[in-house]
Amino acid sequence: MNISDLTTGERPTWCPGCANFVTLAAIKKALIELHSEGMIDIDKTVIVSDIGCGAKIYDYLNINGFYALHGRVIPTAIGIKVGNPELNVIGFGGDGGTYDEGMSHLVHASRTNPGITMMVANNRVFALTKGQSTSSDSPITNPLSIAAVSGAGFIARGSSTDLDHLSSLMKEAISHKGFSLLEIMQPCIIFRNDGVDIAEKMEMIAKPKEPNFGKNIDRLHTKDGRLPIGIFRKEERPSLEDLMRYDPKG
Ligand SMILES: Cc1ncc(C[n+]2csc(CCOP(=O)(O)OP(=O)(O)O)c2C)c(N)n1
Repeated sequence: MNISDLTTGERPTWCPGCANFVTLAAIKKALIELHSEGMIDIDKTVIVSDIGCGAKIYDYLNINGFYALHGRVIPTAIGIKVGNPELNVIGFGGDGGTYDEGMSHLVHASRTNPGITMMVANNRVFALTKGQSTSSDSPITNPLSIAAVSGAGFIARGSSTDLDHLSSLMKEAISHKGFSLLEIMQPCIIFRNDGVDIAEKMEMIAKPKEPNFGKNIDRLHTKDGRLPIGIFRKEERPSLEDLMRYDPKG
């Protein structure tokens, strides 16, 4: 399998230079590598996205998928996973859909641990509807902390300014058994063009040798305005679909 197998004939409607092109390239790289390493079967992989600029990624990815309502990626993905636990279910949403309209779903997915991955393109604006702020008036200062206190087993943050690192985080998130959250920091070049600021604040956190990365969760909070990038927590526990004891035969 190669990049052309994952590419559709759709012409991207993203602005020239949009960070979502990086996310698209990163997920293609991650899926190709996971498939060739035998970690996933691409025919059993499903993308779920909603409405928004980032969500349009599904138009440009030649795999199975489903368009959900805005802010409803997580419950749709959970339904697909519980209906058929053999599928790899990967959600894509913006910070508007995931942290504003769909925040309760993020809290409960963190708590109940369905075996899905949620990738959040965080540009801090509702981009598709012309740049209304999702965070500057009364910000949720750190959505990953909310996922952490709600019990999410896998929490990571990457950046559209580092494609290879982002792609490696995607592979780890998709391979994780249980709920995994990957935030992708990115500028919106039209409504919040702060890519240079993101790149300057970015600080790669070290990947510890021990399998349990839980201690890193403290790194989510930095006092000096730095933006920690990497895996903050990686802990396995029984997934929602395991606990439901789904038996496909019956
Ligand atoms: C239920 C619902 N609420 C609101 C909208 C209008 N709407 C469509 S896209 C969008 C903004 C999306 O912002 P975000 O999720 O951050 O994604 P981005 O466009 O920034 O990638 C909004 C508010 C909608 N389509 N459906």
